[in-house]
Amino acid sequence: MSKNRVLSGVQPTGNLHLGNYLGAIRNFVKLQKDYECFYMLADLHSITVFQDPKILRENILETAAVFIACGLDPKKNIIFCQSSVSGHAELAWIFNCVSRMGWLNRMTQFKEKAGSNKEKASVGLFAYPNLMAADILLYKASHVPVGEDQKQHLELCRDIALKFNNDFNKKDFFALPEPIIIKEVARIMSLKDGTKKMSKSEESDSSRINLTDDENLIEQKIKKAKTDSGMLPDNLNDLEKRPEAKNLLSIYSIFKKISLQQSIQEFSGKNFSDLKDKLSDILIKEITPIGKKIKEIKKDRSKLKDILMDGKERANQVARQTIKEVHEIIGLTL
Ligand code: AQP
Repeated sequence: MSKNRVLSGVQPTGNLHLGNYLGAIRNFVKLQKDYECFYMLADLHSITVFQDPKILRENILETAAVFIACGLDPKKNIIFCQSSVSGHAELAWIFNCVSRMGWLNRMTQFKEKAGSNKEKASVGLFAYPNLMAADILLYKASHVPVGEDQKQHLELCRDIALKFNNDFNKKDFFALPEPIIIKEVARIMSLKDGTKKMSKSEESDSSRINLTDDENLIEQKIKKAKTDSGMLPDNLNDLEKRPEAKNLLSIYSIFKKISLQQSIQEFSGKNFSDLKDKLSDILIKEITPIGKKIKEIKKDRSKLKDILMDGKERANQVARQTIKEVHEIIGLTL
């Protein structure tokens, strides 16, 4: 097994935004220097809620284009579609039989995503963490970059690995993956409601900065971003009570590479419009070049498909070996 192997992914559910960039993709780019990285377009995860097939197909290519535009090198990294490597679904089924109902019942993300209508949620949405465990353990990844929301799922993945090893008396077959906690980036929140996360599937486009938004759109969205009536505060305690101000200042701090405390000092006692002007400028500078690259890369669909085909082959080589070993361990070979 290779040391320092990373597995992560993004669901191809369209509208990749600032949150996906700061919370995930920008870190993928940093990790490619020190780790052997497997980055998947998590299409099997995306269908846990209904996706229009035509749109899904487009979104898969779009997400691949985003990966490349943000700086992921398809030679250095293995970039592939989850569904193109059958081992994900095969191992997920085996883990459905290892994982316990009680464990999944404790997953808070299912409760949030299924909302009040649990009976109508797909079985896939409930079993999603087992598939995530399969994604990671299929490649025997040593590290997984996770945000706050995925920490519980990674714990479950470790529990599954441990139970598998114990059940079949194969100590250390699956090493327990370690999280890479992305500290500096808190959750990026909706521009319309500072208590909700910025999300691809949120209906209102003005709730997020998409990576393909042009200068005008970015400026308009920041101008219209929800604020409260006060001046910007001069301390962290007061900021904590003002989610919209905190969100805008946090985004500003990340791009300026300064602490939140320094941003508070810079804008203390000023109007939101001062912050918004500067934030627009910095977002335009950082995001529009990525958007232009995405549009350019998307023009060459066959090149994108070749990248995914190459990734599929390289991912499959590793995946097939794990599936073979797992089949032997659990008695599925004659
Ligand atoms: N608002 C966010 N702030 C910080 N990180 C975020 N991520 C998503 N939204 C934010 C991170 O992006 C990665 C990919 O996410 P995903 O597509 O696999 O699923 P998600 O978390 O459900 O993302 P969205 O944008 O909210 O998509 P939909 O609307 O389809 O559910 C993850 O690492 C995630 O933490």
